Amino acid sequence: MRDEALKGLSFGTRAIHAGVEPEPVTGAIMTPIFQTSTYVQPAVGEPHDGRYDYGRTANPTREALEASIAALEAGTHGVAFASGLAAIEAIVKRLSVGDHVVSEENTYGGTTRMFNRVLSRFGIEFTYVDARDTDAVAAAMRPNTKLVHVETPTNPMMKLCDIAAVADVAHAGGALLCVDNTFASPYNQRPLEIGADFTMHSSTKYVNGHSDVIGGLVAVKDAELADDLYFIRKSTGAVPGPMDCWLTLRGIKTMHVRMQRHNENGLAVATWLESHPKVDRVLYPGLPSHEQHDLAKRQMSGFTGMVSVDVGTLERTKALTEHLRIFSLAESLGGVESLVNVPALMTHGSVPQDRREAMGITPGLVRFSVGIEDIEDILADLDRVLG
Ligand code: P1T
Repeated sequence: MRDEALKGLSFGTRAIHAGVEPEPVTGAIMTPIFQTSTYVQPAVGEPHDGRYDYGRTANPTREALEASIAALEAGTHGVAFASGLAAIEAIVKRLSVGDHVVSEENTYGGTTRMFNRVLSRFGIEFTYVDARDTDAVAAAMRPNTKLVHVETPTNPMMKLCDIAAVADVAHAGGALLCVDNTFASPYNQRPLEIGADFTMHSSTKYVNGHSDVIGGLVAVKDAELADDLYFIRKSTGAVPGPMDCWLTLRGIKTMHVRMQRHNENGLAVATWLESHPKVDRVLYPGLPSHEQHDLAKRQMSGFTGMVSVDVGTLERTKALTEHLRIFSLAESLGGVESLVNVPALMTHGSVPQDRREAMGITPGLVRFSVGIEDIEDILADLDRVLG
């Protein structure tokens, strides 16, 4: 279903039907995997059906996925990329030499690495702020600021930013707002509805949900922004393969069911850990103890399976993370299976140590991606190791 047919349908129905049309030759209910690099053209310079000339430019499996993410994020257009980082890179590549970006300081380590070590070499400047504080975002704005980039919740400190308030600040300064919605998922939070201009995902995570694809998705509510991104993707080449688009589209069909269970299990694990004497601090926006719990309730409808805890020392971190059985020690998150990660030594190892520690990403910080296994087994696994 596309456009008109989707109007009035709720999230789960959209997750199953958005972008998906019966295949015209056979009526196949599943979107085919158009595993092709090129298309036969009827005449010189005439793409098939006016648009299919080459696989980097257009692919019907990819287009179905793009229609799906647009519908789930309340956008008008989706743009699919080969990875989450490629999606962020394309958004920044709308800018030119001399332009300035204000970014949340606690993003995924790979995002800051790309900003500092790749994109800044092309004359784009980055300023980092704690976007919990909207005034700090406003103070960092300059006449040449073209983009504000935030993650909410942040990876791995679970800090939130007030999307509507930061959107106002960005727009007042003539900039656009991009929200990395990877940690929340579109089921729990829809930034475009509350002022963001771009919402993007590492679809590697909750959107696909099965730890078998690397991908990135952007949704926008403006045809010109979408055209900019299609052009940048076509010109620079970070396209996802048709098979990966198909797997992601299949993963999306169960997103609402998976997210309900991630939300339940995440809250149960956070609550259990908070009462454990060996855990110093639990960071989870769904807990009343989270300093931005009110904002979380206002801006999100659920709090996912991402839970970070501080256990104090590397020794305790190792004792906890290396002996779990249901949780696997691995980077990434958002799949059906539970994972555990030590950000300071794994996902955020590329962030300079002083900046990492100033943000609280110490060797004692452990990040759980709580899966959708049965909660009694998950808690028993933690109990066995923590004692
Ligand atoms: O890995 P990739 O699909 O390129 O996405 C990068 C990315 C972007 N944004 C956020 C919030 C992310 O968490 C990530 C990737 N993160 C991990 C691999 C991780 O374990 O945190």
